[in-house]
Amino acid sequence: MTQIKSNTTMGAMWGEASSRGQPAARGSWFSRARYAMFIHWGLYSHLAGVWRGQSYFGNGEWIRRNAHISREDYAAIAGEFNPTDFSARAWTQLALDAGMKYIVITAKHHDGFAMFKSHASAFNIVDASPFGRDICAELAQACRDAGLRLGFYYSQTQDWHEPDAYGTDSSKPPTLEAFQRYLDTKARPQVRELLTHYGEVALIWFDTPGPMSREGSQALQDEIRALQPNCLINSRIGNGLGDYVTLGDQEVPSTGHDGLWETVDTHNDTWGYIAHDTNWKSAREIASRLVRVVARGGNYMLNIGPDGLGRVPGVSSDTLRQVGRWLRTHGEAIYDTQPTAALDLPWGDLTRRGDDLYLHLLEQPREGRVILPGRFDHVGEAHQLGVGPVACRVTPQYLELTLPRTADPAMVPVVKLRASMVHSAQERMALPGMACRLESSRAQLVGCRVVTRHWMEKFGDWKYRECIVDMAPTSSSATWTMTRLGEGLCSVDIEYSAHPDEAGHTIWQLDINERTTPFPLFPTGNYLTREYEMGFERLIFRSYRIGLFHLGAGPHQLTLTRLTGSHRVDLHALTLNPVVA
Ligand code: H79
Repeated sequence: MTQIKSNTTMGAMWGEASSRGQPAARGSWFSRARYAMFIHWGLYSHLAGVWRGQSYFGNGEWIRRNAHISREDYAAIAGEFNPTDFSARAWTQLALDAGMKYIVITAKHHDGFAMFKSHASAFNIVDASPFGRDICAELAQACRDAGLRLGFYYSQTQDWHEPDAYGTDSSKPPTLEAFQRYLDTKARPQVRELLTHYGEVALIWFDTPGPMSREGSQALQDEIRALQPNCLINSRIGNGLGDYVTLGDQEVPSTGHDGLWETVDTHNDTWGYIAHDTNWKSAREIASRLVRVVARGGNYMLNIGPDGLGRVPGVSSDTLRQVGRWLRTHGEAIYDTQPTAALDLPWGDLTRRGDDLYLHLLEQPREGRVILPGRFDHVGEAHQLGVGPVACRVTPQYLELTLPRTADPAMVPVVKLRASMVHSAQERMALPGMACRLESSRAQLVGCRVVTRHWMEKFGDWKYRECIVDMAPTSSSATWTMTRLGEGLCSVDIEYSAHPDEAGHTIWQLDINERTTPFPLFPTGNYLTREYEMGFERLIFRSYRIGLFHLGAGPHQLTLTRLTGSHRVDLHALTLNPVVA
């Protein structure tokens, strides 16, 4: 397992994600649970991404900043917030149906509005809205009844309602004294309220720790430990504290990390409800992202954004229930499982519990043939969950499974296999007829490194690509090795992003075994986003076909070098795609 990599901007946004060593006993339920519901709900949900007739895109909970809504105008929305369709029981039932094991709700987001009764600030749902009900209390009761754990999201640095906290204008930070005053009079007292009035709290989920001092983060953590020693804390408390690491928003990593960690994801491109955001992920995409995260040892927390009346969008609840139906027959391959060292298998991902391996088939295997590279002992029964027995052949290099034909294949078919893996093949195995991706994180590098590039297009809709960067002409190289089972013709494609160069393009070279092919890489059209006054670099990746190669059975070595230019080119992956005549 590799350590968390974080570059400077990510550190500033999400906090340094230092490794946390051995997880404490309080975290044992967390690693068993694996799948959770995140809920973003607040005054912004009532606006639904629209202000004075204009539509806003990306993170709906940021509308006060993006639409330049004044403090007074935004506070007045509390007077209209009357979510009469809210039913804590409907939400907990949805979480149960979806197969989710715990819920985290925005007790207070950056807008500063508390969704619970607070004595530290009257800007809360009970005192400031006609609704007047403490939704955190109702949800806590419904969770207890349903056997779900409940955690609270609390924005500890940004509070756009309080002049003493970090506001909507990041160029105007508060003074140290003012920020301390806000921490002492609102943030800490409210966290204390959350840990005193709602029974057992599973976790407190902090966000955007950037300006927190070490002492400030420590004081918050001490407060939580004193009140509820079993309550987990995420890494966004800041300064390397907390019990588990939260990766970047919507970041599904390509490698695993030490200790407890999670991916938090949105169903569309927002967290808080936006009526016109219909960019929903399908049930299959969600199940695939869940599998990818769990197979790398993390938890997956997926967000719903109920509307201003408290209704969960229909597409969202339908999709979650579809994944839940898959989990009813396939949950044993997700909950309480461990990752394995075998990643980037040609057909998908692997999880493990004891001597049982679970093969999650994210790609349709060709002719029902699945190859699991590695050397195995004691290969026992294999069967496809919800289907039946699977034929299994053992060779010194790999296992070959042949799936039964099914009329109605599962969203993500899973094969359960009792086998102890003596040695998992670290090298990439390419199967004839299936694409083979060579990820940047799996290359052997000389004179260059791998970083996670991230960008957004709308606002807060983060995308990530691990890339090989800093390749210098002739002196740096990236090398992959892989073994092909069978010969065949394939194209080698490179996925990359490049800034413009004076010469227009740069020249590179691919060596496959003894054969050398030079090729050009052209600029991809990266630009600075201007949406909502942000100068964020939007990276564009494209795939370029280096050429067609006939590759025989056996081991192969692919080496990339750069021949010209020194400006930025980010290399994400090489893909070998079978060419079918
Ligand atoms: O609650 C969801 C988001 O609202 C929250 N995290 C998830 C779970 C989140 N808050 N902040 N961010 C995510 C990071 C946003 C950073 C930026 Fe900006 C917003 C970078 C550019 C726009 C603020 C304004 C910081 C720089 C300029």
